[in-house]
Amino acid sequence: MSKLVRANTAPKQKGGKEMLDYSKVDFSKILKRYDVEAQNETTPEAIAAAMLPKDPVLNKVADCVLYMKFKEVGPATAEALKSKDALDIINNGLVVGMECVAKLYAEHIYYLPEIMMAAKTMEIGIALAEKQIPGGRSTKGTVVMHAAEGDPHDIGKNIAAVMMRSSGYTVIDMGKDVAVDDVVAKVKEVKPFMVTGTALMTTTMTAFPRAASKLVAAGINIPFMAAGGAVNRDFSESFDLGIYSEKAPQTPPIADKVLEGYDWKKIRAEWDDIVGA
Ligand code: B12
Repeated sequence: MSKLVRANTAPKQKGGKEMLDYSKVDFSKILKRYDVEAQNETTPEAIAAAMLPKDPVLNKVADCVLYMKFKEVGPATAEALKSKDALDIINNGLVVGMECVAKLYAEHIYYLPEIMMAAKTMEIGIALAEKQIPGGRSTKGTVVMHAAEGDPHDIGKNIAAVMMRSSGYTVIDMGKDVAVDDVVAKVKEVKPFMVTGTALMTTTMTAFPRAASKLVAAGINIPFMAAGGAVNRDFSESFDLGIYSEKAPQTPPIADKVLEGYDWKKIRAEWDDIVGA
């Protein structure tokens, strides 16, 4: 640390006493913001260089999501569709851009507004690309997705829905804060092979066992995937039908197994292998 200087040049106070001369003090060595220093170690540019696709066409699409260029993502996706497969653009362009955003969020470089704007930007691109997916959304099977009764958090659910659509599933997205009885009624109506719920609040996660027990009472035996930050595997497997998914990208591989004939008990038993845990 620099020493304070009591030099002849130091200004004198009234009464002849010397004042401390701060002019030669290097304050950066005294006052240190460790949090800011940590933030400065990583930049969006560094994460982009490490994570964004090298292919220039996909890179441009992912870049739009990373930097929330919602006016440019449409034209960039349309341009990419001239030379690339729609699923390639979604999975290796738009979603990769969102993965960079998630990384920046985890590093405390991006915050909630950026997450929401980037998600909207990604959705614009996906909506455009999805129109080009052969066979539309009904190629594999139908899943009902929702955020729990009382829960307004739907970003993770939206990402999982995108993963499911881009893997060829039809998604009935019931939105957020969906009443338990509405979920049960929708399942009876559309007869999906699986239902998913998202809860980010400990006060809302109890909606899942309530919904699942109503399904069981109605003789419906499909897996009920309980996901979102509020739940863990123990909770999700604590009631009949319940299975867990920690991350949105784990949804399609689990769904593929359900279509192969795995019931909720077999999914639980082989969960680690299925998601590559
Ligand atoms: C964004 C946000 C909001 C937004 C939600 C916007 C939206 N459309 O979703 C708004 C501003 C509305 C909001 C409101 C509130 N929020 Co809030 N919010 C958050 C925040 C900051 C980020 C959540 C998020 O979207 N993360 C990004 C996504 C990508 O992550 P994710 O959802 O976890 O998803 C990942 C996994 O969980 C999983 N996943 C999630 N869903 C699904 C679904 C499937 C099928 C699968 C497979 C996987 C999956 O996959 C994703 C990764 O791949 C969290 C803090 C946090 N650290 O989580 C608080 C947080 C969830 N909120 C919280 C609270 C308390 C509230 C409020 C009650 C605050 C208040 N007092 O008013 C209100 C709700 C009021 C109400 N009842 O209406 C608390 C919940 C605490 C608790 N344990 O109960 C949190 C944890 C903040 C905190 N630390 O206190 N919030």
